[in-house]
Amino acid sequence: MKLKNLSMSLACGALIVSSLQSHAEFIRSTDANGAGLHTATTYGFTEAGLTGDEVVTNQYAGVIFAPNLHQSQQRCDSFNSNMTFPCLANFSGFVAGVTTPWEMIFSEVQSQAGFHLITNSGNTTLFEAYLGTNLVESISVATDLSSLDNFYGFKGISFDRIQVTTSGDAFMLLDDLTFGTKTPQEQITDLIIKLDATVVTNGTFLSGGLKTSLTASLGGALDQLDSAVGSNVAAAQGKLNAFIHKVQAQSSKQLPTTTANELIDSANAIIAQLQNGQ
Ligand SMILES: [Ca+2]
Repeated sequence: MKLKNLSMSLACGALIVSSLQSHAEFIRSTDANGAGLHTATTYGFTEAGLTGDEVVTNQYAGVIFAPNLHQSQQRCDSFNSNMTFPCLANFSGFVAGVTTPWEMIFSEVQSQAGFHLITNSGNTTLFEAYLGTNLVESISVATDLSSLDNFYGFKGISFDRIQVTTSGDAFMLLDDLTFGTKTPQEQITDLIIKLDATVVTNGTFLSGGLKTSLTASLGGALDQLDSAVGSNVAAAQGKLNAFIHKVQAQSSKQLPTTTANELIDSANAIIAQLQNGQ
């Protein structure tokens, strides 16, 4: 079994991941659990009852593949142990040609999504997250057949579309699409946990007065969203804005600029979700 003209010479496999360090919202992991994704919806691509090579657009609820993918007959599991037959492909087993770029368009705004993806070795894949027409985040990654950290995606940002552009011969197989929106409370809790791992400009972990102050703002936002005492969304947004202002004030001072921007992006994503009434 062969993935179109997929080269089975797997000698290479060198990964170009150095640029990932500055893209905290981009996921590269072994699986959804490793990526810390909240698995609201997961498709292993048995769910639609398709038997192979059908054009796939809207058969999987909550997401549209555009212009289309195919329910693949290829044994994707023979190429990479993270893949479980069946998978989706950007090519047909019977018709020549390969589709790139293609998009997954979500019916709701997502705060996290990821999937296993393989390509021929030596190829590059561009992942772009959009909210409406706005490009929120993008990264280009060397992709291949055999790497086991081949679960890619985004989290901690708001988006409703991911565009995938595969280069080289461009053949691609996709599996285990996971997406969902964490509640604002879950995301604020994640942000509090993230503060524990935040490194400040002197190379040590965040501590002391700044950590106490930032944690207090986030804790205050959680308190305001506590439905048991009456949720106050506006007040919660106020606490999150206070958090943002404190981070901005320390950007390039106590906090590295990149770190500060990540914290601000995360807080803004939560505010946007609150404003959308989610
Ligand atoms: Ca599968």
